[in-house]
Amino acid sequence: MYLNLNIGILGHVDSGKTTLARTLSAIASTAAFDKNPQSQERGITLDLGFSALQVDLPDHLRDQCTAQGYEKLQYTFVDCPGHASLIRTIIGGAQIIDMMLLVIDSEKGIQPQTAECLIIGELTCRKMIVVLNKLDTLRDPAVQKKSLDRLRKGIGGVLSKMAFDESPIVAISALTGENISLLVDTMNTKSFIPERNVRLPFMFAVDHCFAIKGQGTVCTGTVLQGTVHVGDEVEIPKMKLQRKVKSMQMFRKSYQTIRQGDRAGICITQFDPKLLERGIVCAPNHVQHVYAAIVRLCSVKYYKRPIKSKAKFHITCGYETVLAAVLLFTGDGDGSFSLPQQYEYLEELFSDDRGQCVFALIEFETPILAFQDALIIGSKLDTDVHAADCRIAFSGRLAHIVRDGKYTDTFLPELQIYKHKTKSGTIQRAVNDQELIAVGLFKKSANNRQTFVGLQVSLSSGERGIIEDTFGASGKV
Ligand SMILES: Nc1nc2c(ncn2[C@@H]2O[C@H](COP(=O)(O)OP(=O)(O)OP(=O)(O)O)[C@@H](O)[C@H]2O)c(=O)[nH]1
Ligand SMILES: [Mg+2]
Repeated sequence: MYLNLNIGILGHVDSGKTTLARTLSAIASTAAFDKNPQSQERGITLDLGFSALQVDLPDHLRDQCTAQGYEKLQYTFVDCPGHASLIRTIIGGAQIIDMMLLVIDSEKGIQPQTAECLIIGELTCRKMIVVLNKLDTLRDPAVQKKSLDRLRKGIGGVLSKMAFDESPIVAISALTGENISLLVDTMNTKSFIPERNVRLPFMFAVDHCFAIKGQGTVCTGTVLQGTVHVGDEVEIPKMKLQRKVKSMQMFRKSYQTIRQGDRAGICITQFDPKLLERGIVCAPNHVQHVYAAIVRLCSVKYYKRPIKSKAKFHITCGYETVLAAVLLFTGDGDGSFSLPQQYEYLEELFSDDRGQCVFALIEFETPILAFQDALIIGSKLDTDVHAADCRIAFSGRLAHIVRDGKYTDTFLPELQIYKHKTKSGTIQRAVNDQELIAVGLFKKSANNRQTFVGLQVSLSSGERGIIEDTFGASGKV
């Protein structure tokens, strides 16, 4: 058995990610290395590519791995596209990884998508190795040293403000293979036994689907949680289909069981593979359509535009991205959401609010397939892809999910979000030292005036008082 670690390869377009994946991998899956004809035509990666490298167990993991039945360590590389327009695919890919290789072109340094990849990495996995690629292009040793020193310093500065663990920086050439073994050594040193929760219901992120005549439909993907065995019943929630697992393979070897973190192909009884290019296969009834959700927001500090109530954002959950309206509110307490509690409406999330506990009601334009606690990432993708600013606005986990399509009638009335309102009027006359009569606080038609009796008012002169009574047709106070 292999201990499988999923290694995302992320970075700006053309930094050399696919070249690196190819150099690192001994075994490639069918969908690796830009084999797709459209990809070859455009010269860029359009979709996630998967390939693998198997190594001996590193010393620091050997005893623990052997005790758990692992004989070798397998790295499954998830080669992500770099082009700005493909950020949905990049975010989707990043959600299945345990560790990230951030590829930077040594000549060009940190570029706009380098920064976005760092943010995506910070939200999805905190373990990273920075790879300074194309070392061969810096031929003059003096220039090379100067460039690398400058880059290391710049990256160190950026990382010191982020939540990554200690991230080694390795300079390589993916093209010539220079320092590749140093990079593999670094990966080995940094490798770890990820926390795998095999007791949770089975969930599998499918990235590719095809039919094999006479056998069934094969879905390739990564196990997000739980385990599955040959013979188990699984569900494709998108079509509400239940099917049986007929056989499973990992990089061309057959297995009876796969578990969280494994990259595998599962052959299930026939269905039209065109109906599920990408999506989820899971334990029956585990994943359902979600129409709205409450999320505790974590804003991205590099996002420079406003995050406002009623604005629309792109919300990515797994491999799905949909538009959704966001409504912000804040609450006290321990930061967990509870329906009976009252919350205060927030018009806009300002950077100095960003320390407090802010929730968002997210209403999806089309329902998404999701589950409790799923990670979502909010972004503004409709902006110019050539603009250099960060498009990723916030992240969060689904703290409360709404599966009822009629939720505007059933759920929203239960959600208690209040707004602070003020009313003002003018003093008409002073009755004595203690009593004033004011007008203009209420409209003539207001029939709820009595509810204001007993509330405090403050005067522009700084004094305070209490509304004792309201009277008269014009609503005097
Ligand atoms: N000189 C040199 N060229 C490299 C190196 N690595 C990659 N390249 C070249 O850079 C170009 C882009 O390489 P890719 O591996 O396709 O880059 P990528 O990051 O996968 O690109 P996208 O997936 O489209 O973002 C190709 O022409 C590669 O041959 C390197 O180490 N040295
Ligand atoms: Mg590529």
